[in-house]
Amino acid sequence: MKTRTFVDSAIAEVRAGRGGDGSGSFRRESHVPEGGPDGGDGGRGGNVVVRASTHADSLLRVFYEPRLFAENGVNGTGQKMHGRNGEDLIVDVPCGTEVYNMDTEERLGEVLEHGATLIIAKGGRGGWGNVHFKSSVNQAPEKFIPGDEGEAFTARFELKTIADAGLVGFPNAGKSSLLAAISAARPKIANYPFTTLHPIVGTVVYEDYATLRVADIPGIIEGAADGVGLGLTFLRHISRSRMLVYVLDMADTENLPEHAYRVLKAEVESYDPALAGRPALVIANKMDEPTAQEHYDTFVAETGITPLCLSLKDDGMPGLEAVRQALREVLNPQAKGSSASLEKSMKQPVDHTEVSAERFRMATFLKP
Ligand SMILES: Nc1nc2c(ncn2[C@@H]2O[C@H](COP(=O)(O)OP(=O)(O)OP(=O)(O)O)[C@@H](O)[C@H]2O)c(=O)[nH]1
Ligand SMILES: [Mg+2]
Repeated sequence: MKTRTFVDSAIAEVRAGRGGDGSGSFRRESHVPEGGPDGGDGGRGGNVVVRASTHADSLLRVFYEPRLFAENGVNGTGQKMHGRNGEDLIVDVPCGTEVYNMDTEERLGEVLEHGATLIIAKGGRGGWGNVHFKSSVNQAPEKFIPGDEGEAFTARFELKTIADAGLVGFPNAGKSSLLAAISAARPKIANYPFTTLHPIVGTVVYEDYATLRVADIPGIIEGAADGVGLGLTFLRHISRSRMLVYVLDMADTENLPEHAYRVLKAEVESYDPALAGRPALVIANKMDEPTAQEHYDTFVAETGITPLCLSLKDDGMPGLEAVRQALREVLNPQAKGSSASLEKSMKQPVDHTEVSAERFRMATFLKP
């Protein structure tokens, strides 16, 4: 069997618990003739609840266990005993998961911050026992109400990774190298295309403990919109990002940087025009290579964009600090008092507000 370690969409059968039936019992005790109705109500069926968790980093669990059934409510019994409510089924999913009802194509909602919950299927109500039906004209009702069915449907789960900035680039441009250099994330880095096969998020921490999350996704190539390479589906993971970071390989002699940049922009645009319009930082990577400077000069002349120069090969990694500060300047993360609040902040929701026009202008190295 092929095993998978990362799943960003999954389909599951969802069924909330059925309500317990009401009881039609009569009180039967010695010395109490004609005891009357004493049937209790049934318990409520359990809900199916989706909960965001920083401990889940993919939809693997839903993928392998696609039957999400909550517990049924327990039937009511005599002596006016209310049946126990069914337990909710809690499904932990990564922060940024959206849920759809596939039967109606309705979007049920999303869970973003750690601990956020969303009831996707409501349990059925418990039925009434016969005690409710006793009246002056009917002292011995046999009537009781069965529990309602819980909601049931086929659900689709989709993960849209939550990050402040998303790295976009051709395969082998150095996106994962950049993420590894600015965060504690350890993505695989190698000198061949499509090293990265699924999105990875790293957290950049500044001296004052302000933090930013950056997502590294698989490389994009020409035709990705039509499914070439790994396609564009991974752009979904940066669709929530407030800014894009184009990483260009300045040493590539076959796929020149200005061509690479145009292709990337076009592919992003064809995926989502709004995404292409977000603030973007352009990075000229591999500036340590011999051909890089010449390519850089041509790039500036042809596009009018002045990318930030970077080299991740040298020990000092020249340009890296400027990249860190550029991200900060645009995204303006909140400073945190101490390292203690840092852990807490990792669990806080990512700021989804758009970068203001003012900050956009301030960052002169940016081109829309
Ligand atoms: N000379 C030089 N090589 C670099 C630099 N940055 C990255 N590399 C090398 O380029 C290769 C590709 O780097 P990755 O970080 O895996 O590239 P990627 O963009 O994540 O590639 P995919 O995951 O395949 O899309 C590796 O061999 C890196 O060591 C740099 O600044 N200079
Ligand atoms: Mg990579």
